[in-house]
Amino acid sequence: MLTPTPQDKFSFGLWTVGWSARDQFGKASRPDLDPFDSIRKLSELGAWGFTFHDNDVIPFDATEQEREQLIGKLESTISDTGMTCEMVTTDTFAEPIFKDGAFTSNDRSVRRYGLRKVLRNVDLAGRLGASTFVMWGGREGSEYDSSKDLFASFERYAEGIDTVAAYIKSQGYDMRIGLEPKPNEPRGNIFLPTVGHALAFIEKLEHGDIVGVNPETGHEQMATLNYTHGLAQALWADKLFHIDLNGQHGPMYDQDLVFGHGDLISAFFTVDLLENGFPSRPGAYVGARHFDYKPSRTEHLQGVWDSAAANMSTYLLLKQRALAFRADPEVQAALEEAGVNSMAEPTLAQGESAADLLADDSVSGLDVEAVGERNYGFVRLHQLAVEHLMGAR
Ligand code: XYL
Repeated sequence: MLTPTPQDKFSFGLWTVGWSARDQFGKASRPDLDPFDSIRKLSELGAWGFTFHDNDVIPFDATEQEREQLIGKLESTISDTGMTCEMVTTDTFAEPIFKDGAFTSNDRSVRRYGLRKVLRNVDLAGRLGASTFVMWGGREGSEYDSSKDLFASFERYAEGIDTVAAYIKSQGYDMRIGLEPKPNEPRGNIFLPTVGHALAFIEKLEHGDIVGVNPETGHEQMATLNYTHGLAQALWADKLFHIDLNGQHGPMYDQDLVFGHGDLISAFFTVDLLENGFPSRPGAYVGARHFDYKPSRTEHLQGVWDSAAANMSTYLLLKQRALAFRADPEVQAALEEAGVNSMAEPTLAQGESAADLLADDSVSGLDVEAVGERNYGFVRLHQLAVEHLMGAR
């Protein structure tokens, strides 16, 4: 069970293992990897799929001919390895032209150029059969509130996303957009900083039916938010179109650690949700288990592949523990005692109105003191989870 197989649907961004560890303060500490070799290597390690930004494979300044050649090489690597290209995303952040964003740059010529880059990449994604198109607006935002007409910025952001969504529909691609929230880095404040902001934004779109979210563990945790809650709300809204798993230690720079190497207990409950579903709605998440991490700068090539494998084995270990946790009769009893199972029962009876509730003597006459003394047993329940996580059960 702990050896990854394609059935586990593990997938990696080519920019993850491919990061040569150049950072704000230092040079690259590893050589650049050939993206085609990375696809082969990930497949050997047991991954099912891969994802990429256009410029992870096709240099920004490639000619049309070079672009076509590289796409051909990508297609043959896909057919040689059997790997699935499940998601494609666009680099609208690395080049100086995008320093003030792409869809929300104050320069209209940049907005038009950025939109063209994204639309061409949608066609590439369609050609490769990707079902998800992720959009992380890393440079959409500001450092200075004076620098933006914020109302118009949201208008332009929505215009851009709607244009892409309408284009996907017009081309007949079986593809959905996943907006990826992040609070900051590289911009001081990025637009759509959290899952909640992105979900609310989608409601205002004209073509929002094919737009959802791609929540990343570390991004929510950088904002001191609970990643599992974010996934849950997106699932509840039918908007969880993709996920980015990694590790993070709370509010600091974006660490992109191996999944589970940050907040391990939170990772346990993330996997519990993805594999077991909600108590009232059991069933596993059907999408890719996608990792968006970075092999730490201290690691050389061995460490790149060790860390890629670590994401998958940590996930599988957590899956094993999460399944055992739910199957444990003591846990089931503790869940019952905690009232977890009673949450699925509507608060009002069928047909009951607010007026009926107001007139209900059993509510007004409730023994509030006695009910206030209820011991929910949440701590004992959580300790059972910790014991399962630690392999003590
Ligand atoms: C960086 C982001 C990106 C997106 C894709 O923090 O995670 O790598 O996932 O553009």
